Amino acid sequence: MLSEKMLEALNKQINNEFYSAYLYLAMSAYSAFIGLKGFANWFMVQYQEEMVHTMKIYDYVNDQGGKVRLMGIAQPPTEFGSPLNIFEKTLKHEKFITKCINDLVNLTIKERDHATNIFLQWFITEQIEEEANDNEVISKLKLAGKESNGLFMIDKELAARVFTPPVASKDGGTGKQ
Ligand code: OFO
Repeated sequence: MLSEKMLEALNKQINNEFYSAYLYLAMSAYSAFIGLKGFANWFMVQYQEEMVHTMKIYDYVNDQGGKVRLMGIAQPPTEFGSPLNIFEKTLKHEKFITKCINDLVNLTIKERDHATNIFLQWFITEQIEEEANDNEVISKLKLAGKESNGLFMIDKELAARVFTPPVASKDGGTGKQ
């Protein structure tokens, strides 16, 4: 059973995760447009992962007998600047999401909602990984500097990223484990 406050906060986070997916889809489109196919692939995988995050919370709210309330998704930007800028913007957004998750966990403590607290542990770990991935690419891009060979190599590396669907479960693999 979710409190009104908890339900509202989780519905807001569903919207944040939808926006993350939308943002990364926009970054994928932008990367393809400027000729960075590996970047486009990386962000397409990121988009798919964000949809998994969205559905994890969606399923959780349903399972707890709460009412999912879908809200409008804000329009993401269409221009993201240099390859380094794209990843700096990604890291900035992920830091925002980390703060949202931390705020949600703080609310579970206030509301004494142990179930939601346990549910959110997965997201805490996930955010550590997301920020680490972004920092890694940012470091490589800084090392490569203006060297086109370096950028070519990074693009090739990002092209290898593959989306791994969540383990199939009764939800048909929408993200709930
Ligand atoms: Fe990128 O972790 Fe969800 O939003």
